[in-house]
Amino acid sequence: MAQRGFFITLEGGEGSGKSTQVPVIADFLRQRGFEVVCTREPGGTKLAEQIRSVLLTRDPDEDLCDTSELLLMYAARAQLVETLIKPSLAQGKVVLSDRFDLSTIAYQGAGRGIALETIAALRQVAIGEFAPDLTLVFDVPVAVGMARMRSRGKADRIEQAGAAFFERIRTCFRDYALSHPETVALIDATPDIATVSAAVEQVITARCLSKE
Ligand code: T5A
Repeated sequence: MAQRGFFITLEGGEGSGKSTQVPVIADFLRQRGFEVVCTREPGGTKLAEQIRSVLLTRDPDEDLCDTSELLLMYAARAQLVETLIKPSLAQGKVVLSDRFDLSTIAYQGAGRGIALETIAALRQVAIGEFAPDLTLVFDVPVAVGMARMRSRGKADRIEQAGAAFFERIRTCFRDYALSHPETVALIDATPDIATVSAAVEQVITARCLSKE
């Protein structure tokens, strides 16, 4: 991995604590000499952030239908990959993304019920075979994640879905992690922030840094 940088994604349900870990991981890698770019999905570029606002803001006059939601996720992703992620990797940087394609499989696939074949076809159009080097799936019981989100305030459009939706998403993330052990690590995100950080740093050291 020395020439090209590497791409790490953080995934998980609502309140799983991924966003909290992004700056911690970035510091950990910078202290080891890496240039790090942090981004998020949906969003991460000026145009992709505009798409994010359409996706996450509830319009009382018009519901965003599931197909539009899916297409907008991939529009934002194509923009992010082409204009930020690939150029950064080509410059030897590490890219950390708060969510990426696995969120679409979990939320639009398991959550909304869109067929995985449909998602795969759109992925091919949007980003081809491009994929993370390592995905960290932060796993917490839905009730724990929801309690953390509640303590943070108002829910966005997607966060307003019911508990059954989030249970399907959690199961999807866990199953995916367990069936892709080479590229995906399942992190128990229930303990305190420092304990979760230590677990993450251990995984990154073993999977990315030992190959340097
Ligand atoms: N989406 C996204 C799709 O439907 N399809 C897709 O393809 C993509 C890419 C994005 C939404 O879009 C959906 C998923 C989402 O619903 P968002 O606002 O970016 O929306 O929301 P999230 O990605 O869910 O991120 P959040 O920042 O809102 O939540 P996190 O990252 O899960 O949690 P975090 O770190 O912000 O922590 C939440 C609270 O818990 C505390 C924090 O301090 C914070 O208050 N906390 C902990 N407390 C105790 N112990 C710990 N270990 C803790 N870690 C954090």
